[in-house]
Amino acid sequence: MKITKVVTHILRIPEDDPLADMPEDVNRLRPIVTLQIQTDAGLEGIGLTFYGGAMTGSLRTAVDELGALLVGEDPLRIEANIKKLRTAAGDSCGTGIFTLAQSAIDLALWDIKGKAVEQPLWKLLGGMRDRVPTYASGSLRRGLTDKQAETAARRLVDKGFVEMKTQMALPGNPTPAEEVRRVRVVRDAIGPDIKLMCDINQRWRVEQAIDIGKRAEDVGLFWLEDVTTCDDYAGIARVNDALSTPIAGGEYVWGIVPLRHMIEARSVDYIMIDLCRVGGVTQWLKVAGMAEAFNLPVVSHVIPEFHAQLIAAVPNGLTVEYMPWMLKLFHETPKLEKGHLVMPTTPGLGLRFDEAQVAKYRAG
Ligand code: SMN
Ligand code: MG
Repeated sequence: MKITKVVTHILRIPEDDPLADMPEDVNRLRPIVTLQIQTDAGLEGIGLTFYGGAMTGSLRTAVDELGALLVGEDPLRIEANIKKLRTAAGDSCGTGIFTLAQSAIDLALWDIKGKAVEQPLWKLLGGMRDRVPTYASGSLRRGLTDKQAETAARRLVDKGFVEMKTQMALPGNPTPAEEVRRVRVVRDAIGPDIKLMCDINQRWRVEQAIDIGKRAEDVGLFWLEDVTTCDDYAGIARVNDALSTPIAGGEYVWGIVPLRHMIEARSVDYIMIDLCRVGGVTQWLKVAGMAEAFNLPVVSHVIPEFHAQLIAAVPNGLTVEYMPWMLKLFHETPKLEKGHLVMPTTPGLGLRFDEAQVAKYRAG
């Protein structure tokens, strides 16, 4: 089989909140790059990537330029193809635009491989479980009023979610007591039995994380996420040592070697692996394997329609972040059933772009 053509588009996706209908900002759009890799066997693989922000045009160009280098190559030789791209890019890789582009290509190549062997990716990659726990995300954001957060939290429970994520590091300059008061509002709205995660998005200093984290211990958080600067592994480890609440991190960390350092520092209890920043499916699996060797569970970051395949595949996959922004681009996505995602049986990623939706969000 040979690659014949690579097609990309830029889309602008609303960061809406279909789960609880309580968006923090109704006008916020996220630019993404979509990719289709076609083959002479008639199989097509799809992928996408983002975090290019104002450089999304450059990201698309990177996907186009790298994709063009693979025309004529065998799509099933994924490591060889990625090696070719790294060399061609002058080894200017490891983070940034190159890695984001690599991820989309790697993802589409795995989609082709799944289709070629007529197996869903989660089975091809390990097949650990056919349904995975998931947590609602994107609804309980730091910018909401207490009332809005309460209403959104109850809506998520009514929808059957048994895990959900909120945020601290509130806007303005809140006191530690105010931070903890707010997370308690969410806890009180959902009761003691729902797993509640809380994201800080790197906004606290180490001593602040320890102070507020200690005051929040009795809220019963399932994890505190990205408590401080993502690559201050020693600092995160200090927070982890000081708290009994588990710590999650990894979404902002690029590639396999920095994640190795994060793991070796014993800084986090849950490794959050982001498909786009880690370098695609191939690298995601390597990090999951590393984490397993350290007795650590792995969790995913955004794009559940892709990540569910990976969490379902590996033995230490714990839960999938159900951030629904991109779901609208596809005809079918994994079904939600009692707070779990049911894995598709269709080959590859099991995703088909809905062309009408894609056209609606096209920006290039
Ligand atoms: C997050 C980061 C970037 C985009 C969306 C969401 C957040 C999360 O850190 O973990 O959901
Ligand atoms: Mg996060």
